[in-house]
Parts: sequence; structure tokens; C-alpha cells
Amino acid sequence: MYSPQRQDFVSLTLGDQYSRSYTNGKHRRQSCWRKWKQLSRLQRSLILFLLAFLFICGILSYPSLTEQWRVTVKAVDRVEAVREAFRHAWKGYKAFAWGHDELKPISKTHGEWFGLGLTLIDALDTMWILGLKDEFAEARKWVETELSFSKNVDVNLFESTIRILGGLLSTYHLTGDTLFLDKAKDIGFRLMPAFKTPSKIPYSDVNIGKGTAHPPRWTTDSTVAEVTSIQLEFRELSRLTQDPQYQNAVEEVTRQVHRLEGKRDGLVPMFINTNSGKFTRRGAFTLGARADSYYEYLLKQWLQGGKKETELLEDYLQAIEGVRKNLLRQTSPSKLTFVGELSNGHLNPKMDHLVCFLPGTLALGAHNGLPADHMDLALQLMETCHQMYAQMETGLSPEIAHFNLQSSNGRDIDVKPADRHNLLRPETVESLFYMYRFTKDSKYRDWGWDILQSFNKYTRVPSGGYTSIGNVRDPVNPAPRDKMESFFLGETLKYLFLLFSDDSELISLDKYIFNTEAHPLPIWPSTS
Ligand code: DMJ
Repeated sequence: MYSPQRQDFVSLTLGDQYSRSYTNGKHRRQSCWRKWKQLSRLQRSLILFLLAFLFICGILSYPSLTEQWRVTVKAVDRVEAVREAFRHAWKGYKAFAWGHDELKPISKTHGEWFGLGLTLIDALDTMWILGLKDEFAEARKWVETELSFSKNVDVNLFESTIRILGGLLSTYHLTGDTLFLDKAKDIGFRLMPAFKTPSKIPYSDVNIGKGTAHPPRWTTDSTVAEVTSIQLEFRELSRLTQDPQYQNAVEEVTRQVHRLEGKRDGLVPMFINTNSGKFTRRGAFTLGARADSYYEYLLKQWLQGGKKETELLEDYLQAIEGVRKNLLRQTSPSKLTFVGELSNGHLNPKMDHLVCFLPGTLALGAHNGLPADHMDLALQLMETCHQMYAQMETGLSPEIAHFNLQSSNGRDIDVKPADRHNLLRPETVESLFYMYRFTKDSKYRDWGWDILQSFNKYTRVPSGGYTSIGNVRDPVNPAPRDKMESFFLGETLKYLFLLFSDDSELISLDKYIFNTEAHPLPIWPSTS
């Protein structure tokens, strides 16, 4: 029962000072009210309208503020997740493969290709960009005390240029530490014998200790992508050393390829002969293996040199039109756009994962004033590359996808048994990084996040490191292959980090171009 004596409130006795101000407030409110009454009806309506407008704006902006906050928190988590993945990969490399080319994480040992600490060099600038100072310091020490190019070993010109020369040059630029420039000069000089051929189109292999070069044992051909994707690095080496021999050698290759017969609407065949300097095995055209980075380096050299070398731009624009005219198709049933391969006039509806560099390159071109329809194509191809991951049971792309032009099984993408592997390749996350930088559409980050989670689920080896796998269609047994390629640290994790980082000045795309191994090199200042 209610008791009238019960007090459900606290009675306060205000002191004089407070009671005065309280009374003053009351007076103020009364005079405000009087003033309000003195306003005309129009004035009052205007004020009410303004207040209502401000109130609605406040309500509307509130969810976007919270959303923004949520997104930033998510970005920080994701950036940390990439650092964690790098540390885990590094832990395996350090424990079982330190100073060797590649980690074999399952057998807990190493694999050797050139015997030059490939993974360590490829990963240097990634550690710097991720802010992993301790790991970087240890690796620097190894470069200073252990790395020697005075070795009787055959190295592949292209691979050692993009990974070693490119990695050392970019680390020099990021850190200003001349140790890396000295090492870059050393390896650059040792690679030069490759250009001593009858045609000046370089051989594929160089012995960096003996100073001799040769083609592979079975042919005198070189691969077109290989001889045309070393230009960014050698041109930069000339700029830094003021020694033109490097730039001259690689630009001679560019000049020759520019005027060679055998292209189709700007598309190049896959092989070139080091004696004749001519394309061989003509009639096959792809944006995948053996041709891919030819197209990438046309655009990037044009950007590196300050957009002055118009022949590079012309070749690039013509090639993209060539892709549209000869290689683009759409799948059934979902109308995914893909870049097929042409073989003697017949289109083969298959696409290497390597082709997934193309959306990023197209977007970079569009960002630099090239036709807007390049961006439209980039958006479509990015979706296709995403689907190459999303439609697989592990969420990881196969090495090669086969697309259905007329689907009988309801699927857009099929995978042949020989193409089911995943080597931890970077091309899709590379393009996601460019697409996010240029569009700020958060779906690209989400797609990248899904990929990182799949890498963690299916390729992470508990004792340290990540492994390539043999079957992206079998989540129960993805068939680990026991190899962590150096580009997983050099490229894949770097692009994922940059994709998730909110700092768009971190390697600004208006100041740097990435070589084909994700090593950033500066765009030349206009005076040089
Ligand atoms: C890397 O060495 C480079 O990205 C190259 O251009 C293509 N192959 C690998 C990564 O897939």
C-alpha cells in the first residue's frame, strides 16, 4: 500500500549562491520566452526550420560516424593480422631456411634456387613497410655480413632482376641505407653479360661468378615477358649510378620489340630468339605466363619516366585494344568477363591466375589519365579474379581457371586436375590494393580479408611458414606441397598490408611504381 510518508526523492536545500543562480536562470528563460513571442511568425518559422534541419543532419550523420569508426577499427585489426602472418612466415624461414632461397615449411628445411637468400632479400622492403624493425635489423645484418654475389652460380636474369636487384633498390630508397645500393650495383653489374648476344636480346641465364651467359640448354629462345620486364630496375640503376650502360642495354630490347613483326593488334608472342632477335613460335597470345609483365612494364616505364616516352604509351594502349578485340569473353551463366588465350586463331577460354595483375594495371592507367573504359574493364576483371577464389571450396584460386562459354553444369569456372594448385601468388591481392586505393570501395578490402583467412586456414604450417597447396578444391586435404615461394613475403603479404592500411601516403601511387615483384621504385622527378 502506498504510504504518504514515504519519500522517493532526495530533498536538496540549495545555498544562497545556487538559489540565486537558479532564480537568475528562471528569469533568463522568462525573458527568452518574451523575446520569442516578440518575433514575427516568419522569423519564428525560419528559426524552427533551421533547428529541425540541424537536428535531422545530426541524426543522419550519426550512423555514418559510427560506421566510420567501426571501419577504422577493422582496418587496424586487419593490418595487425597481416603483421602476424608475416611474423609467422618469418619464424619458419628463420628457424629452417635462414639465408637460403626458400623455406620448405613441412619438412622443416630449405630449398635452393640461386643460393642467394632470395626470400630474405625479397622480404626486406616488406618488413620495412610493415614496421617490423627487429626482423629488418637481423636481415640487414645478414646482407651486410653474409650476402656475396661472387659465386659460381647460374641465375635467371629476369628472376634475379625483379627479386634481388628490385628488392635491393627499393630497400635503398625506403631506408636511405647505402649498403643496399652497393649490393644493387654489384648484382646489376654481374647480370650485364646476359646482354652479350648476337641480337642484344638477352639470354635467360647468367653465371654471376664467371661473367658468362647462355640460353636454356634446349633452345636459343628467351621468354618475351622476361626480356621486357627488367627495364624498370636497370633504368633506375643507371639513374642512381649515373652509368648509362644499364639503361642502354634494356632500352635496346624495348626498341627492338617495339618494331618487331609478328604482333597481333599490339599483343606479343611468348618467345623471342636471341640470335635473330625475332619472335618465334608465333600465333599464340596470352596475358598470362611468358607475356604478362610485358604489358605491365609498358605502362609502368611510361609512368616511371614522367609520361614522356610516348612509344611505350602507344604500345600499351594498342595492346589493351588488342585484348578487347581478340581475348575478352564472358562466361555462362554469370557473365563474368575474362581474358582468354588465342592459339592460331582459336580462343581457349582459360586464364592463368597470373592475369589477375591486369585489373590493377588497368586501374593505374585510368588513374593516370588513360581512357575511363580501362577502369570499366578493371572493375569487371576484378570481379572475375575474386570469383576465382570465392567459388573454390578452400576460398583459394587455382593456378589456371577454365571458363564456361556455354555452361552445361551451371558453373562459370571449372578447374582441370593439373591446374588445381595454389602457389600463394600475389596477383589478385595486388589488384585489390590498386582498386581499393582508387575507388575506396570497402568490398575490395573484404575480398582481400577472405583471402588472408583462407591462406591462414589452408596453407599455414603450425611450426612456422606457409605452404603452396596442390588442390584448392579439397578443404579436407588441400595437399600441402612443402614450399613457401619468396613472393609470398615479397608481394602477397605486402599488398595485403597496403590494402588494409588507412595510410594512402604509405607508398603513394603518385610517387612510386611497383616493379613486378612488388618492390616500389620512385617515379623520376621531372628534372632527371
Ligand atoms: C612473381 O615473381 C612476379 O609477380 C612475376 O611477375 C610473376 N610471377 C611471380 C608471382 O606470381
